[in-house]
Amino acid sequence: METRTILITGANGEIGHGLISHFAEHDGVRVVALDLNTLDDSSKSKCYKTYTGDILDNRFLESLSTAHDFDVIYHLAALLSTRAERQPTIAHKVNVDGTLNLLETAITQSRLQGKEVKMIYPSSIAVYGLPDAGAKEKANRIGEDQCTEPRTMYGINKLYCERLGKYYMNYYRQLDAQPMGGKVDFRCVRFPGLISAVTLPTGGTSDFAPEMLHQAAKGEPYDCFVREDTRIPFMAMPDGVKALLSLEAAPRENLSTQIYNVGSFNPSAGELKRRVKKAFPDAVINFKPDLKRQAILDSWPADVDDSRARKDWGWNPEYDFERAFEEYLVPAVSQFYKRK
Ligand code: AKB
Repeated sequence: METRTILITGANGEIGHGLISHFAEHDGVRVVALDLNTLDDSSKSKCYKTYTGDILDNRFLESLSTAHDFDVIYHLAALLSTRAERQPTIAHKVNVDGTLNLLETAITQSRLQGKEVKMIYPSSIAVYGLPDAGAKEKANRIGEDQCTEPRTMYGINKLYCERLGKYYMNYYRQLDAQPMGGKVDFRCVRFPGLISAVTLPTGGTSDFAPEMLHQAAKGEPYDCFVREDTRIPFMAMPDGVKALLSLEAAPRENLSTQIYNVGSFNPSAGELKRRVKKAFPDAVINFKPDLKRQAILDSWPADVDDSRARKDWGWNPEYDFERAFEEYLVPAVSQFYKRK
């Protein structure tokens, strides 16, 4: 079997941990992990090579390109929506310039190797922007081409980078008399909020769900920063990893687009509280909405239409709401805090 080399940026983040663990259990993959911070010991031992470095440092990225032949780039590094509102210019640099640098890395790699290089890119429901909670309630499941009027820096960054990816794939340097060659096969999923049993996100606006669960598992009270009726789509982390891997593996001829919604369940914050309390009856969870973060959530859809992903590459989540809690989140999070 041919060995593939995979670059993962933002490897220390939630999705990075999941992907690295997945690849560690499969032969034929060398993971090169990159993060701004030193990789956790648990992930380090599962990687072929790890680097601490900045995706804004082009010299550093060039040195990576010289040292490795990448078949696939999972570009996960990003500043999430809440953090990006607090540091918009830094967010723009990391989320947009960083992605541009990785697209250039992919093109360079493709030229050097004389073959296409895949770039797998997680986008987000933050690319959507409904005017207010009333419009959100009236809207049905949102399709990829609807309501793309984001109100956050992060959403704008993600939407623009989806388009950059399409540009690099289809029109890059389209006026060159002598095309320099190189081709990026850009593929993107728009993720809902992700819930992991073993990592906590930082700086997101969908963080209230994983925070509620982890605080309950730790036996600590939680003030939830949204209204009880807040509803957005969520997904269990194993399904998030599965979505990226399935899209990467899909035959190109089956893909009718480069950007795909993926969904699995969409409980309200109140329903989440009830499910968490079923697992941890002593949990103390109060709703203390932060009106500014609430307004962001009110602009995100209550659900997404992921029929394109289902049709083109067989997207089918393993976990619905009940199964996610019963078979993954509750057992794994309880185990996690018992070990600590
Ligand atoms: C965030 O809350 O910013 C992210 C997202 C929905 O993309 N989790």
